Amino acid sequence: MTTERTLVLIKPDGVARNLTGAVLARVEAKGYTLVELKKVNATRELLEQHYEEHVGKPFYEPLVEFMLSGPVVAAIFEGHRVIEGFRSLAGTTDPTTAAPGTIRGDFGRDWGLKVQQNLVHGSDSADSAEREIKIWFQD
Ligand code: RTP
Ligand code: MG
Repeated sequence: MTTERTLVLIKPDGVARNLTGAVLARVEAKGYTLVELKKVNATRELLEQHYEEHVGKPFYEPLVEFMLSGPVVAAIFEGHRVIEGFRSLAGTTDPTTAAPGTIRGDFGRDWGLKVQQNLVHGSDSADSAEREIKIWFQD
């Protein structure tokens, strides 16, 4: 069995709406193990590294501003195939159409803002997970 790790972020909308516990409970209930957990106020420098793949896209600046708008909860979860398992739990990017039963589908919707506020982030590959865990858990 290979053990895999992923970076999960509860974005400022999820934290502000007091959904941290509900989100973490779903990931634990699925069977994944919480390895690290912290609440952080992200800096612009950190977010520029985290979202480097999106530099230049129309939603990039609103996305960074959104992620600076309040505290974020950062977690590392571990388990066999946790990267794709968490992405499946989270649901698709647009919370309006994310499937019911997913985190985004059950808790999110379009608020008519400049960027999708969709509650959570999850690494999308093993390389991304390794890179993102280094960014958020440097200590
Ligand atoms: P994430 O990286 O947060 O796990 O989400 P994702 O893979 O599903 O989405 P991605 O394409 O990586 O985009 C990163 C985040 O940018 C915001 N976004 N808004 N057109 C829009 O309004 C738009 N497109 C992207 C979302 O917050 C998305 O999660
Ligand atoms: Mg992504």
